Amino acid sequence: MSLADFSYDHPDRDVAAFKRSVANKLIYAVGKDPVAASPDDWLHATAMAVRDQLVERWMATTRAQYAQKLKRVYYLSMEFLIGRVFTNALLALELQDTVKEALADFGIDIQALAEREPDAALGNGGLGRLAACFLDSMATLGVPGMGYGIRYEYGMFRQQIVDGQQVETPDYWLARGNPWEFQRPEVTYRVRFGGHVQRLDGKGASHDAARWVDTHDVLAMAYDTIIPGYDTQATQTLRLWSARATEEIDLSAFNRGNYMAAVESKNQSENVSRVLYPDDSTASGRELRLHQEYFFVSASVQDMLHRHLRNHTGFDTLSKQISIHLNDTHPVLAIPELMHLLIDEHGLSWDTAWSHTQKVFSYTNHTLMHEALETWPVEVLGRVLPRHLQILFEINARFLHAVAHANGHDVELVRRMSLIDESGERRVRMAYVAVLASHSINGVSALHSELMKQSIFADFARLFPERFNNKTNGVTPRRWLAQANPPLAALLDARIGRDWRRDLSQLEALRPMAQQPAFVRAFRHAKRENKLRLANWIEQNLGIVVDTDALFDVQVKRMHEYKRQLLNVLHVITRYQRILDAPQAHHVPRVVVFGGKAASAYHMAKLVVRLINDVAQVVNNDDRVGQLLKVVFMPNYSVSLAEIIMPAADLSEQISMAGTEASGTGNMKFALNGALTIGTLDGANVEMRESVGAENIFIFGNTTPEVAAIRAGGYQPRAIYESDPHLRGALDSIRDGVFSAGEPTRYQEIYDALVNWGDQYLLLADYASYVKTQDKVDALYRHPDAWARMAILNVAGMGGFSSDRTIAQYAHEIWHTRPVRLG
Ligand code: NBG
Repeated sequence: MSLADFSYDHPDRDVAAFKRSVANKLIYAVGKDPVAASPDDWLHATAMAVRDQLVERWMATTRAQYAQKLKRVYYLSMEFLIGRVFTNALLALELQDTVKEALADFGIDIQALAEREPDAALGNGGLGRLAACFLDSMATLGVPGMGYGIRYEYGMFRQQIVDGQQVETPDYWLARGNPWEFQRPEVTYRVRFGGHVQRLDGKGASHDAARWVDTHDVLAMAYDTIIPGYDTQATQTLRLWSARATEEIDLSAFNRGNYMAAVESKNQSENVSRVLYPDDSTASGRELRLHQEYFFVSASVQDMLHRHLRNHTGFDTLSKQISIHLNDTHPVLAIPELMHLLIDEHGLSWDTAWSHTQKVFSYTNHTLMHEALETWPVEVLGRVLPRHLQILFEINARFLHAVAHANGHDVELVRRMSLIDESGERRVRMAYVAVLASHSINGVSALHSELMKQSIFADFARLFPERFNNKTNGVTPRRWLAQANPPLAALLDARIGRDWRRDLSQLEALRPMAQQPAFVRAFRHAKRENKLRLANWIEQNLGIVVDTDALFDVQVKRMHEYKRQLLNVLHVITRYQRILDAPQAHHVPRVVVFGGKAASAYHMAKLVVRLINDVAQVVNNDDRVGQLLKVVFMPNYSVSLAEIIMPAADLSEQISMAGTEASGTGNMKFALNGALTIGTLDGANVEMRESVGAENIFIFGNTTPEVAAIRAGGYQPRAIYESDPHLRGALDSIRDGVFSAGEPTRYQEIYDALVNWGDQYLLLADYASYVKTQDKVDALYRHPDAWARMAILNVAGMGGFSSDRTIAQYAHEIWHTRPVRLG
């Protein structure tokens, strides 16, 4: 039998054939009689029928990659925040109509079925969602390679709001099985922990080699998911590792006749891939987390080398064949792991191994926030990964030697640049390891990439200026416009054709249409439909009735002090007090929507969640306010909720303190869906302002240099508080229990943090400017056509913020690879 015996079907749009395929899957794969099948059985069967059509493309892609000898990109990420797969797969295959009709014939509503699918929430927030957008773009552009991560059994926790407070419940997303993944028991690697290191002293092939012995091992088993490209045969692979106990573990305990202990230790080792750490933009620093990081990079690097050796003898051309990208520092242990494998397992010398290593790695930094920069105690690393610590020490020694030599033995410089922070408990600075071992280091917006060079990596940027570059983030227009916003997508298709899905710069063509009344009307109509959808969701799920003519003002993102949800709350309270003070005045009605999870151990963020819910309680039930102001906290913010929220927003809140939000990607999704932005000059807001025009965005607040100046000059938040009666009114009401009548002191801490304890993120310094800018927003909203024209110009200006553009830049400028060609 030859390959030619297999023919590839193209997406089968024949409804009858698709129905047969679903019926087959239901009976023979799910094992259910159609008369007894539950909705989940149908979802499973339909998903498998759709997946069949992806498999053919997947195999064709993989074969073409091998045949064309393309350089592969391995994207290592602790997080992939994918969301739902089903609707996205239908979109990629343009199968929506076929499947809808087929299911309708079975008496099944496609939308209700799609909503049963749990989100694949293997990520916290922006970083994980960016990785998911990148996979989508890599597939669509045909970038050869693979995403590698962890198959967490429990994804991002589910957030419930109980009595106004966040309660976390586990997200066992695999409970009903996952029809999209292929388990690969034959792709299993041994990952070692603990033990100790024996020097070989020349007995091995390389005198640099060592033997790592007496380890506790865990197996990593692969699960593959196909990521379809849009309007192409090309696909990507997401390979996630799941921990399995080794057989020895079971055996040794069995020999002692202790069955329960055997099972116990089996559970222990399988804990490695059990749960996603729910921390966003903060480092968790727990030992299990270190195990997770090493677990997935070790399996991934072993897998890459295995694949390489299947096609090449030796490693001479390694850096021409593979590129390994580090999505933040979480996968940095891949660096000593590659060194370890090349030297200890494959007999390369230190210098050869290091030269390969420096050529294959590239690194993206996603935050400058001190608390998010990963460091691991030397003591812990030495215990968990003794060989890797040795390698890190050796890298450091050689590097510092060179630095000292070239800089007149500047001790202070050497101390600053050391991979080991010696200021307290000795810790390894993972970001420095990444910078030293990578040929490319990028930030995620122009501002962030600049600040990165001036702050955390200043010394390295002086030493290796050519390594530093910027790659401004982007979002996939498939999920975030085509899929999330059918009314606007249909309007675009009718006016500018369908190509924007693959070439978002086509949105430019909308610019002149902002002046066409018919287009403005149609645009407003689309927004209205989206607002209705959200209003229905809010009424059905939260019992709050909102007016769809009101301005929908939205802030959804992780709860974090630097993102300043609290500044938004201060404005809401100011509005509330204004309405009470002048009930007859002509107020612009607003629905202020919040959503976002707080890390479970982040006290202040949780307190802000509670405050928002308490403010909502009071405002929404105050008859004097009526529809002039509603406050809505959307529980369990997630990818699938975002798909409902983004298209419905009029106003997008991007109000972090300047210099703290590396890029933001929600800002892009909102503007792409026709929301206007109120924001600081932070992250990618800066570039969005350039693209949409300064006159079409509401910018307020202190800039990054101004923030620095305020801090340097001895910031006095109390003085601002005392001199601004509106601000004082809002803060006093929080302090005095206006929103927590049953417990008046509940928010004393928030008041203190801002007024008495230094207001770390300068909320008070930006308050007046924020409120004034919000008034300008109101003024424009009184002119619906003018508002819509501006919104259209925002959509028109967002062409550059596609993740296709970002990935094309990574591919050309960092990875140096070519796209796969498919016949
Ligand atoms: C986040 C930043 C965001 C940025 C995303 C994606 C981390 C560590 N960083 O501003 O806070 O948009 O990364 O780059 O989660």
